[in-house]
Amino acid sequence: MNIYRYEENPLVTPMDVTAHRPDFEVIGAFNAGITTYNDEIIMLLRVAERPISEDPNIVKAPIYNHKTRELEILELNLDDPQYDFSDPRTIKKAGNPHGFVYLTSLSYLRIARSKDGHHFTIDEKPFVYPSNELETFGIEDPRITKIEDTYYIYFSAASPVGVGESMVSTKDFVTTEHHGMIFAPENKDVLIFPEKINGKYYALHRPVPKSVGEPEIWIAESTNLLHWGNHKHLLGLREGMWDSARMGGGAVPFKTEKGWLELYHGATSDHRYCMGAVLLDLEDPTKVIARSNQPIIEPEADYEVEGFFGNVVFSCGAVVEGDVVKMYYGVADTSMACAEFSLQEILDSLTYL
Ligand code: MAN
Repeated sequence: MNIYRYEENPLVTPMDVTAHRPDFEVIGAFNAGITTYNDEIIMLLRVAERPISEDPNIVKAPIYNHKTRELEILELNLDDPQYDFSDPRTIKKAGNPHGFVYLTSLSYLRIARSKDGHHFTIDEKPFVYPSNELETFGIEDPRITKIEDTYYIYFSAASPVGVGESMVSTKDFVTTEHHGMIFAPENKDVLIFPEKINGKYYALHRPVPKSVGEPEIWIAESTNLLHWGNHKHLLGLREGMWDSARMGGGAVPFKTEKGWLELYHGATSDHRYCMGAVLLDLEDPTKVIARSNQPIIEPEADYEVEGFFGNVVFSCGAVVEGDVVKMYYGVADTSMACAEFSLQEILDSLTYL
């Protein structure tokens, strides 16, 4: 597979973004939703910020209080035996490696715009910010599906009661309407198809079952984009392969002559995130036609390997022009990059079932 990584990579880094308040620092500008609007590429960044800590022994956890609409800052001591600080992204209860009690940063969504797809200008203000009790730990990893003249933006909403998927919509990237939570916890990586198929909307989603089952990709249908049903299990993990431990949809599925192409991420148990593809039937996207046995792109460049959480290639969006797939992707939970592929080469690389 020929991969053309942009020379300007990483295209946006935390250093390009000013914190939304003076006592905070930006530690991530990554996992952005991608769309085009008014001849510009919009990169809806997940910006992660944390309160600046002067004391290296103190970790400050930011929490949005939906009643006061202010951030509260919790101070935790690194020596406190109650907590486990080993994962830089989360604070866990000691002795419980599953789940977390706080996040080490708060994420919100901010717009970056570009005419050429290589150079981006970042808006001064947040675009979507936590606004309710299901978003108190922040909002993350947006995707954008354009249907007619409306852009549907959906993202992980994190709070002490779980991480689910919420949705807002906009027509102008100025004002938004909040539609609430569309997939209950734990669920992430929702991808809404850009058009109705046989009269129904479809979405991929990634629940995390607790007693039996794995974090795998499901598909659901809807008539109004808000209420989703007829859930079906679509794609499972594969032992010993690049998608053996967890997986989730990446870019919004797009139509090819062979089927709907979905670029999805898979990870191994040591948290190495790669990107591969799955091809779904054009008339019935609950049918899998083909899949990548090898990843299409894996963490290799410095900026993919090193960072806040290294060895992560994570796409939330692609721009497709003829045979060229421009995939914008988050690297190492830190920055944004772009790589181009040939659509034909991706289709040829798949293993047909
Ligand atoms: C995981 C990671 C983090 C994220 C939390 C909550 O730990 O994906 O980046 O903040 O989940 O969604």
